[in-house]
Amino acid sequence: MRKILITGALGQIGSELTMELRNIYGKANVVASSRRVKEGHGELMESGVFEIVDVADGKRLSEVVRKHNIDTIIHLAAILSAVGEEKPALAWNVNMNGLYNVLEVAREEGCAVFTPSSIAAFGDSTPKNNTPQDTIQRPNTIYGVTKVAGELLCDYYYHKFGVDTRGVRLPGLISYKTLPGGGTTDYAVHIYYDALKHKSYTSFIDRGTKMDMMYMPDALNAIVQLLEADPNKLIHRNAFNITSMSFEPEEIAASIRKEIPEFEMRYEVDPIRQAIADSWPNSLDDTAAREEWGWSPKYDLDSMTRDMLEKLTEKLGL
Ligand code: NAD
Ligand code: AKB
Repeated sequence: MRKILITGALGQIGSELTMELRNIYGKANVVASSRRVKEGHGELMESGVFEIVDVADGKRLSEVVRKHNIDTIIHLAAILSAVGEEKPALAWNVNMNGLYNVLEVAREEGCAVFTPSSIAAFGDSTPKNNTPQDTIQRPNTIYGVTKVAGELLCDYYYHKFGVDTRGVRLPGLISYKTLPGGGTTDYAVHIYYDALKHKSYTSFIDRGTKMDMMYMPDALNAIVQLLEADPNKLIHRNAFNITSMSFEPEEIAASIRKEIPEFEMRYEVDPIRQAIADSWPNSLDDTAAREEWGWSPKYDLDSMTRDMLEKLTEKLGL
């Protein structure tokens, strides 16, 4: 049985992945960690061990790995695209030095490492449609720069030191449990909250801007599936393109209107996040993930919309 440490466990992905992994591997085998305790995570805190770990502190990371005999680190602590553009030095420190510390501890203690990359690892010069698995990667955000460097660093630790590193390039994730942590695709989560509360949404991303997206249950399945995939079948290891759907703001609005006909969409475009979105692909080619470890998403835009609205109605007590 694996003994897993999750960094950044109170974020959008970690708050759900921790519970999923505790169900699969047992509560005693999944240690959650974050830089600080945050309100609203009572269920996660009570269902297993929690440790304070700032990933920029390699010594602390190493202590916790040894204390709990960890053999797998799922590294989620990061600064996302929009916050990264506001605080590039912080993004570099957390995303690069944090990952370096994780890989060093993994090398010393013999751990496997899973860490997500992102559609942000691509840039203006990347082919926009059906973006290939192996292609030009010249991102122009600090977040994207750290994601490409992270993909390469994970490859390096696998080839040089034999660390079992794995990862996917996640698209924008849509979920109802924990709000997203300051990215460009966050509009596609906020829209559901505002649709239910106000029957309208003002989008900071402009009409016509397509980006890859995925519903959280598919992302959780992808992470577990790749973690458990036969290593002999993996050619790419650290940066598999995966996607479930690609849409622009008008398309998600139309999907919401099927459930809430009076829903209205307005636009107040944020130039910084719009420029980031414009530099990312319209749609990814995820053939390598399908072929190498059987990736196959379950949700499309309309089935996600129905589930999001149902779960959020319950959560918000509407
Ligand atoms: P998030 O921002 O919701 O969560 C990250 C967590 O890390 C936060 O709780 C934050 O407090 C914590 N953190 C920040 N600095 C830290 C530090 N120094 N030490 C320890 N913890 C620290 O992010 P997320 O959406 O859960 O993303 C997890 C990973 O998935 C990241 O690598 C991100 O780039 C990647 N990803 C996410 C998405 C998405 O849409 N959510 C898409 C593509 C890739
Ligand atoms: C962001 O928008 O920064 C993230 C991502 C796609 O990496 N959601």
